[in-house]
Amino acid sequence: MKFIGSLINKDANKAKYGIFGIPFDRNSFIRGARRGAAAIRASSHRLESFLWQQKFEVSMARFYDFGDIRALNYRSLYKHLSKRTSNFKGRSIFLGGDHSVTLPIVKSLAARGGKVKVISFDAHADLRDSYLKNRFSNACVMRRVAEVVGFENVAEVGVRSCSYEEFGLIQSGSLRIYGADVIKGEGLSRIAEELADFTSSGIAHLSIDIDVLDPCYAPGVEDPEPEGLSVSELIYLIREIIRAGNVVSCDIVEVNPRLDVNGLTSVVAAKIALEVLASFWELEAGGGKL
Ligand SMILES: [Mn+2]
Repeated sequence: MKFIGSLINKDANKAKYGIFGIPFDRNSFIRGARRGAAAIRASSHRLESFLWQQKFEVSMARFYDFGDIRALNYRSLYKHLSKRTSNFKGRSIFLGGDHSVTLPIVKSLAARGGKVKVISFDAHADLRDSYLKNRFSNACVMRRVAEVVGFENVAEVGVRSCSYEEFGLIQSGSLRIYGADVIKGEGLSRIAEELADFTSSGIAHLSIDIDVLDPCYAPGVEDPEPEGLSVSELIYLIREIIRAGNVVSCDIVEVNPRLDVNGLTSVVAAKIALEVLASFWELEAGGGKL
């Protein structure tokens, strides 16, 4: 099943934007996120392709759901991903999968040359050097990403959980961090502006771990963490950052249908993907607001 509003197969070559599933969860603690992409696609059909707030029919954005990128192991995921995405030059959305899929996505962007900025929306810092003897665990992904693009080119948003060791790295490092408490305390618009500015040089990737949301919106996750962002707060930030112009790709990860309640987490993830598509379209349709 394709994501709602996708171009049909024979029109794939007309696509300006792409959706790719990555059904991979071998670097997670509780398996199940490999079914996330399929659940998000199915859940997208529980929503309308017409977006009320923007008064926009999302199929007008001309995007194509390219299906899944499959790999038997993590080592070969980068190879498969690079191969599948190399012929498509448009802005893309990747549906995970556990959070470790972000590393091969960022590596493939870095392989283009030039500076890559990464903004991670996540309840967790994901900065451990190793977790359960796995350096590629979903709990280590932003550390690995920062090693590729540089710590100064990473921003973490909505964080409200990390270990003592990770906090030491945050305090001594050059990575930017906006805790969920700060977002709620200081107002969204200033932080949105700072993040948009952060992406102003190079190309940018947004990594959206769905657990950045409060568990009341996204219960179907491995590690629910109270006091998270609302759906509206997250969508506002994403929209403002994309509007700045340099976001070329986005991933939505850690949706675990096995742990979900009435498919709510998948529906919310589908909604976010629709919002990202609308923001991409708005950006390229002459800068006019929808
Ligand atoms: Mn997380």
